[in-house]
Amino acid sequence: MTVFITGGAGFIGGNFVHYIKRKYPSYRVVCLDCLTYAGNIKTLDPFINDADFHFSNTDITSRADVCRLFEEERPDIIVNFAAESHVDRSIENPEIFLKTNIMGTQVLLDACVKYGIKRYHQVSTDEVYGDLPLERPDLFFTEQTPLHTSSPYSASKAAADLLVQAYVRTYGIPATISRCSNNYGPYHFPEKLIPLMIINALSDKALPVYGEGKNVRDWLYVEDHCSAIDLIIHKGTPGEIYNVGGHNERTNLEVVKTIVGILGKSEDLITFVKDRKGHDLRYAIDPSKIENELGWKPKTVFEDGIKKTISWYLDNKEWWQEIINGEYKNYYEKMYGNR
Ligand code: NAD
Ligand code: TDX
Repeated sequence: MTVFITGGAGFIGGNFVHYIKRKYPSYRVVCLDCLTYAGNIKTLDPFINDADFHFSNTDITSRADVCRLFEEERPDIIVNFAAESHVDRSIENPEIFLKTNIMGTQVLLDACVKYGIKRYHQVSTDEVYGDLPLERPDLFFTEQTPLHTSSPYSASKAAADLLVQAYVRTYGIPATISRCSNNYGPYHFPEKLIPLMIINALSDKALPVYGEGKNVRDWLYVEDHCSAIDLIIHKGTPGEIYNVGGHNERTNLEVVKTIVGILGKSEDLITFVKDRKGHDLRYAIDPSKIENELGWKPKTVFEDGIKKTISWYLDNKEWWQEIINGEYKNYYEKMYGNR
């Protein structure tokens, strides 16, 4: 079995490479990643010299390069993680989000039509459903919830989902889609809430909470997301969409206070800053379909997952210090300097 994992040098894709290599040692894994600011080849260090692992520095928007790789490797399964993934960056500069997330998906889908595959899986997000009101904790996103996007990022992900569905219907490709809530865990790029707060707290820097910190996210430990995708690509029904979530809803302020508490730092570091434009209020997934049809259950509750995540950042300082000492400094200054 040959599996293409696009975006495998990023956070979730990287964790998925580790997961697949551990669980299916006989699979050939080909990682397609063009190493944007968010890609880190070091995440793949343990496999880089394996005969059954191939890293290809490929941009998914490059039709010629993608087709050449399909021709050479003849993949059975494609799991598409490659994307521009940060909402704040999409607000500053939407264009690359449309190119990578929509056009890149189309190139991969065209290659699937041309060469034939057993399964294409699109890693999507709960953000395609928009948001839920804070005062209605009884409401959840189901697979039937209409698409209703808020940011250029979520609009580009929704467009990609629609393309996948169109290719299923028109060309009959065996594709599935998963829509997942916020992930956290090892190898998470420092621009995102949880790693940013851990890293800033470790050096006693201000912890920038947007607005009043009341927005709610439904946190899923990344390994639980990997196990859901594993089930979908092996047992899921082509043409279906599966919501993936951990029932671990927390306000942003609760998350930040938990991190501060575990690290033994002062809550005085918490600084309320200007809100994100169009900031989604609450995401909450109803995962009953994947639980009932495929028997998936998340294993990690937030209290355990956040401790494991903090331990990983403490044990792997060289992984993130190299990032924050590079171009990330300019990004941080631009985003937070005058906020
Ligand atoms: P990430 O930003 O950490 O990683 C993205 C990876 O894609 C990087 O390695 C980058 O180099 C690569 N990439 C970007 N453009 C590319 C291109 N044109 N060609 C090839 N590679 C390219 O992202 P992540 O957080 O790991 O998210 C992975 C996927 O999961 C994305 O599709 C995202 O929309 C989705 N998702 C993420 C979350 C989350 O909480 N992080 C939740 C739900 C869904
Ligand atoms: O400095 C910050 N302060 C802050 O209050 C940052 C970076 C974020 N926040 C808030 C904004 C959100 O309400 O924390 C929450 C989480 O923010 P992000 O980590 O940027 O994630 P989010 O915008 O929720 O999107 C994430 O989950 C869905 C991923 O980045 C997406 O790729 C995924 O689709």
